[in-house]
Amino acid sequence: MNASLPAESLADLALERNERIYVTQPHLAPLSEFIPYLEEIWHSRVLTNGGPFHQQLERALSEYLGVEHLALFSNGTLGLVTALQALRITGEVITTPYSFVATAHSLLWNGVKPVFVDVDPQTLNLDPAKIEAAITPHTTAILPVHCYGHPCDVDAIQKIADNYNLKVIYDAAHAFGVRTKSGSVLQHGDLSVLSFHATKVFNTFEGGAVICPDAKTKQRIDHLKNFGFVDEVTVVAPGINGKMSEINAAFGLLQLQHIDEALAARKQIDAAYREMLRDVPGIHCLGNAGEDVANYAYFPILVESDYPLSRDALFDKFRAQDVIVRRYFYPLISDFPMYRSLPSAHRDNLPVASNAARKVLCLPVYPALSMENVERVVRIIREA
Ligand code: T4K
Repeated sequence: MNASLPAESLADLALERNERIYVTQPHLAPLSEFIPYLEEIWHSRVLTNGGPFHQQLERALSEYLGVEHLALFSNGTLGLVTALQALRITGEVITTPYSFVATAHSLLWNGVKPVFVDVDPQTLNLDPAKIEAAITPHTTAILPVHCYGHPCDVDAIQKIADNYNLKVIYDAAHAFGVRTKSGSVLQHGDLSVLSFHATKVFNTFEGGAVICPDAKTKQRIDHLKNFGFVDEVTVVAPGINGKMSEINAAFGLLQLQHIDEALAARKQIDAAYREMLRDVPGIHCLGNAGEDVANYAYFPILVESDYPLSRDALFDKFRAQDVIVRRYFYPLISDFPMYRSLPSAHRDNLPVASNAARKVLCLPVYPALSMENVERVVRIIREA
């Protein structure tokens, strides 16, 4: 096509064509680098069931993330479902309504009742100050989400969990590589669950992982994700099939070699948005929540009442100009039909989350997003 044109001209051309941009686009290692992995799989014919690439990726990710015990999964949702099984969670679990629906669905799949608690207005993560009032004799655990990769108040949550003898399972689907001053954010709670979906900072097409505190817990999770098999003739639990295939694991190993450049590109885009949107009245960029190392997974803005357009009018304006922004997380999970009759799902119980769901827009952020397109996004916001 235009392979002989310099990069700037290509960017101009793309702008003239007003190419469609999405909220995210998967970062992919060069295809040529993946071929040798495929050849190895074709040669060995080991396609799944904990093969060599699966084992290598578990070790490589543990090292990269700074955790000791990590069990790979075919996706984050099955990781969540299995984590709750592994800890034998029953009764009621306190969770956030401000997340992707898989968070609460993992509870329903375990026959557990979600109890929604409101979020903190600064971080939009579960508000620890509101957890205690929701605890009943049936509460067995807390399921918070490090929303947008911003860490929850892990110390306050752990204190409550210790006082009431509750388990904590973190939905860390957005929190790949996030660190606080005490190290990886994934070390907190009893278990943490990552997603490696195509739309995530680190992707294996589909995939996920459960971070475990010790080898014994990882072993239980490994049994559960493989139907409960311990050996050829022994099944110790009604497990599920949550295994990651060799193709996904091999791809993950390759992706990991490129993750630092992907994170650096995201960081630049995040900084550019913050700088360009700093003085736009009515546009609030969600800030850092105490992370030492961030992953810039999302770029959420809140469209406040002093902005000339409503959030939905701005959303429509973006779409009209082929910029496909998303309203993560609207509607709230608690507004979906299978949850809305729960007493804790009532809007009056969730004023902060309801307000955020009405105002939020996630702007495009992904490593290949050009600065020209970042400017195009900002221009649409400023034009109003
Ligand atoms: N917990 C939390 C807090 C989560 O956010 C998620 C997943 C989970 C648990 C569950 O983890 P997994 O079981 O998924 O591993 C997307 C993702 O499907 C979902 O994984 C993610 N959260 C959620 C926040 O976002 P949609 O419905 O927005 O996806 P979709 O298909 O509209 O994709 C968004 C944009 O990304 C598209 O407009 C274009 C781009 N895209 C997407 C895909 C799938 C691509 O360029 N290529 C692709 O292959 O849910």
